[in-house]
Amino acid sequence: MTQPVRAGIVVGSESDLATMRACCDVLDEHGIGWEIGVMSAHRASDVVRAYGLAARGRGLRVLIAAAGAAAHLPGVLASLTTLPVIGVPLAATPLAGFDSLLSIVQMPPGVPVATVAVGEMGARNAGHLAAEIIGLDDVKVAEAILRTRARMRESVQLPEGFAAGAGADSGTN
Ligand code: RP5
Repeated sequence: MTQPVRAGIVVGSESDLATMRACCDVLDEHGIGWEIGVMSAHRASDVVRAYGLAARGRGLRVLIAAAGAAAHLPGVLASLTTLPVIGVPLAATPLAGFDSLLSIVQMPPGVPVATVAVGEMGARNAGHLAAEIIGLDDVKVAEAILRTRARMRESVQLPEGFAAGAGADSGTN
């Protein structure tokens, strides 16, 4: 069954799409319908404006905006909607994403952008954070998050002779 689109992903350039594939995969894993568009905040500001203003009315619940360089796209989008906006800084210049990280994370108070890590790691976490936002009032998504967490826990490898949950540090030997 096709999922209703609840996560809107926008990127500043076609060159950002490959990195954001990781975000789409995480949304798929959690059964969340998504859409993605390329709409630069400086090359097509009118399109960004129209998309941001229409987002809530179109049924979207969260926006994910990824951009490199000066990276004003997430902040501009956040100014146009009261939906939560997640910003993904991308490494697109010789500054390796430090430029976009500061642009996105340093929003002045009142119009926040929830900023994740630079690059593919951040793209994945944007998907996870979007799932947690949607999971607030969607039981199926909340259950999918619990399954993901349980899978992550399977990677634990205890040292021989140590049982998790054994004892507490008394502060003395
Ligand atoms: C930003 O500038 C985009 O988000 C992209 O990361 C970067 C480079 O864009 P292109 O020159 O590849 O279109 O606006």
